[in-house]
Amino acid sequence: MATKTTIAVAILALIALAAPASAADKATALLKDADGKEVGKVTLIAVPSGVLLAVDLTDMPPGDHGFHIHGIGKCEAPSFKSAGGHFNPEEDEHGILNEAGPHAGDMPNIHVPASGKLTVEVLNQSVNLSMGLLAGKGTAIVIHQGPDDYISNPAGDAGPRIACGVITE
Ligand SMILES: [Cu+2]
Ligand SMILES: [Zn+2]
Repeated sequence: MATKTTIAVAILALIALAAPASAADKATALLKDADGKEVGKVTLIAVPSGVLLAVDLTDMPPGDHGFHIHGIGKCEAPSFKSAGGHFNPEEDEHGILNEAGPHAGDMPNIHVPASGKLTVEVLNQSVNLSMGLLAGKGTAIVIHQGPDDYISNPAGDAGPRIACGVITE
């Protein structure tokens, strides 16, 4: 019996070693506003069809806001322009209403109630954690002052960037 247990443990150890260290199954983005105040968090979970984003906003202005993944993992307040354009590895056009779109980082608007707090889950089937969001220059979650019109290029005419969080493992 002891031998069998030892073999089982050895096999499990081999399986653990075989898994690539970079295969993240979870990542997070802490969102801060232009004043550097923390206003929420997004937990990104790898699922077979893409990435599930669990959004937990604690202090955002009420209303409709564009919600995207941007293509550079850098959030320099107050403009957050450092995060670059929308994450777009396939070089598509912007917008889920656009025949030539969307960007992989395009996602539906979020609707923040009067409390400023919002919990919502979003499935993005155009991205993945292992090769996409955590590779290269990295990526960031960005929330805009206004809603994305889902068609205007390059970024849906959603106005200034009001919160940003680098996606990190
Ligand atoms: Cu954006
Ligand atoms: Zn876009």
